[in-house]
Amino acid sequence: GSLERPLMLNISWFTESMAQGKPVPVEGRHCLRVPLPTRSQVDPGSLPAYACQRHTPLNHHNLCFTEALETLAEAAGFEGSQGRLISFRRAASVLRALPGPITNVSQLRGLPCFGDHSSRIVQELLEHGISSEVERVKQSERYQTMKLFTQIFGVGVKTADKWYREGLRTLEDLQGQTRKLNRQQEAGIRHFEDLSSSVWRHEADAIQRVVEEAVWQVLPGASVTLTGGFRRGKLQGHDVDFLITHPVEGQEAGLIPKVMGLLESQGLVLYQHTQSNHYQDFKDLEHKVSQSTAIDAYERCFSILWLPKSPTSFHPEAGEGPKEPSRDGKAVRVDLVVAPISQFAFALLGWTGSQHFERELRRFSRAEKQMLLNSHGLYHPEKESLPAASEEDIFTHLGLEYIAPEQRNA
Ligand code: DCT
Ligand code: MG
Repeated sequence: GSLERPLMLNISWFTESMAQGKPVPVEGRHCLRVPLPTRSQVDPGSLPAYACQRHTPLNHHNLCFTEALETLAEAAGFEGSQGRLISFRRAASVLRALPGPITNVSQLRGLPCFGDHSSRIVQELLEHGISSEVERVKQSERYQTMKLFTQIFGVGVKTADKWYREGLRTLEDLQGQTRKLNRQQEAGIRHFEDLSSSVWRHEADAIQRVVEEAVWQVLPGASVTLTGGFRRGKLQGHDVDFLITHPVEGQEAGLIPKVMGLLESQGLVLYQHTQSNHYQDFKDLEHKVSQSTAIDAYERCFSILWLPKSPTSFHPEAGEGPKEPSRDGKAVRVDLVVAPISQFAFALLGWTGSQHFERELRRFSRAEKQMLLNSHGLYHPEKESLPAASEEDIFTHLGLEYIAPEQRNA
């Protein structure tokens, strides 16, 4: 999970679990030294205001600017400034969607969502190759500690902030205070090294095979879909997200405990927290409106699984010689979500991300279409969800051009 799900602060287990900081690059970069490909001219006039109306590829032309803006967004999040977090993130997202590099600050004029502060940062980077504000933030004890603590599985901004104010600064400080930790955080610290290194695509595929095996044993005919960043084409991520369904509505209910039981008997489960579905909470519309974020009521499991190293599998460091004492596997964060087939398209759209793309989809639905979108459905006030058999159907309902997963890296 990632930085925050706004409006969901009342569900603390969820907020905390989803509050895992995404690996935002920490290294500074001298923009002027980064060879930026020159492509087509930047045409700000044609860029739509909402990220869900734009194509945003994984690789783009403005990395040094987006890294700086994402750092400021993250730092704002650490201070609980949701407004500033979203402003910086929107500006970064616009730059990711541009067809070419920003080489002159005048190109920012007319770009949607680009405020004075973000423009100043870009200007500084263009002129000096470095932003003093961003460097100051990155070097601050506050930012570094908050980044470290929120990177721990089960630790959100609130907890990290509390620990910071108590004077804690390092993982060793936390290990000396184990009574402060819940079961999830304890597991997060125990497996910190593995969990803070990237999960690679081939590892996600290997975990998919293991999960599929277990799912099919429990419920033949069920499907397991890789979602999250990997579905958007990322080659590495901080966790692996799966969405499970079955063609016969209702067959999927209660699947996770059986699947986890099987995996456990194989010695593959290092941690798990399963939440059964709570659809009844979503029945009345008032509740639906107050829950207008990506939060959902699906049966789900937050887990840490053990991925044994297979001797035949490709390893990215192979050929360079082992960098550390040889280990026979790795701990990986895995999220399982189970959706009934009638809601599958909404769940798939909601769990593919990016987080910002999802936020923008919901904002667009609300502000432009007066509809409520979440991972269960798309609702007109006082009405049942519009039916959707595919993600394409949902874009059509919203009057949006279909954006493929690989172009949702907003
Ligand atoms: N999501 C969301 N809002 C959030 C967090 C997550 O809408 N606040 C959705 C979108 C992505 C999906 O859930 C999975 O979340 P993450 O695993 O955090 O995101 P990711 O894009 O898969 O990132 P990573 O590659 O780091 O795992
Ligand atoms: Mg993910």
